[in-house]
Amino acid sequence: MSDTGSTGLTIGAVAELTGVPAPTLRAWERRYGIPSPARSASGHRLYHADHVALVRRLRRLVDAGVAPRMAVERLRNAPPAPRHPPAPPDDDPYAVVVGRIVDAIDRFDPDTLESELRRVLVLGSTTAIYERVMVPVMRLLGERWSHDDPLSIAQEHLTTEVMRNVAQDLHRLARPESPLGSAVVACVADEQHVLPLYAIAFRLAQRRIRAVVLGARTPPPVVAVAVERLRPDMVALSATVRPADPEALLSAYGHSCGSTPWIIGGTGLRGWAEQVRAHGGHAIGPDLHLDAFVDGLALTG
Ligand code: B12
Repeated sequence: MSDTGSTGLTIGAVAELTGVPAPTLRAWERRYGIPSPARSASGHRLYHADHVALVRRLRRLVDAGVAPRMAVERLRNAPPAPRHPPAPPDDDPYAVVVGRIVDAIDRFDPDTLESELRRVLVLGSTTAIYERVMVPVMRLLGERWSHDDPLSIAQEHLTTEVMRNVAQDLHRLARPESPLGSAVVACVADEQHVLPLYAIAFRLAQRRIRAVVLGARTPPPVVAVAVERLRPDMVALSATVRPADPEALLSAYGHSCGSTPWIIGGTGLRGWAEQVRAHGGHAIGPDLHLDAFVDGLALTG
């Protein structure tokens, strides 16, 4: 619960998670001083998991007929609510959740898998959840996966599906309220590994860039249409597996993006940075360091 990153949740996300409308959240803050989120450099409210828990408790009291001022008083005098799942103070909450998720995968228990992943939503920032829960789970899954073991294939399919749903929800919640720019994010043709797309979208959201995620297998003509219709400030492409003909693919994406800056990353194009640049793109390898690229964009707002 400690790491909420530099972004936190927006007021819209907290409204969605708690059912308390944004104007009410602002009014409670103005009148009673709670919750009192930090502000981003641009003045937007940034809420943590603790704020969400507080708002939920406040709402329960108000729904039960307690006047907001009295409810606030009660919460100020009450001991903090126990967190669920309860974690000893020294434990890493992310590791605890990873353990529970892996357990649910082992038992092939879709309901627990789903509920454990949903619980993660209030643990911290989107990037922290992604990097400290989703990626470790997927990597563990990769280590255990075997093409001649139907159970491991079923576990992988189930987990990927639930992960993608949760990633989509996180993406929706993290969407910047007043974006500085926009991006089209897609897998290259024939590429099916979609989770990196959300990792990119979360990073871009931190920079207040709104990402349109086009998903798996997005061939160059499809990217060209998206660029023409959406006029994004950038395009980000992901290749986890080495494409059959990288040179031809890079050339085609170079044409599809035209003058729109594009970046391509993932393990599939390791060692191809020079060719990416030759076709007008920016190569990034398997890491997520998008800042230098974003710094170079002329954002349109
Ligand atoms: C789930 C999974 C699948 C699912 C994908 C479902 C889905 N909808 O996503 C399915 C079953 C479809 C699948 C299929 C295959 N898979 Co698979 N799969 C996995 C698994 C278990 C998890 C993938 C995942 O989500 N990882 C988590 C992601 C987020 O981590 P990441 O890949 O490291 O991505 C990071 C960076 O690369 C970066 N990044 C990526 N792109 C970009 C782009 C930009 C611009 C930026 C800035 C950053 C960036 O972002 C991420 C940051 O966290 C991995 C195991 C693993 N270790 O990852 C294997 C794995 C990726 N698969 C692998 C393979 C070989 C395959 C198949 C070829 C298997 C087969 N013989 O059929 C097919 C290929 C399908 C295709 N053409 O795409 C290999 C890839 C090895 C390689 N690089 O060549 C892996 C590593 C397993 C292994 N150890 O062999 N797979």
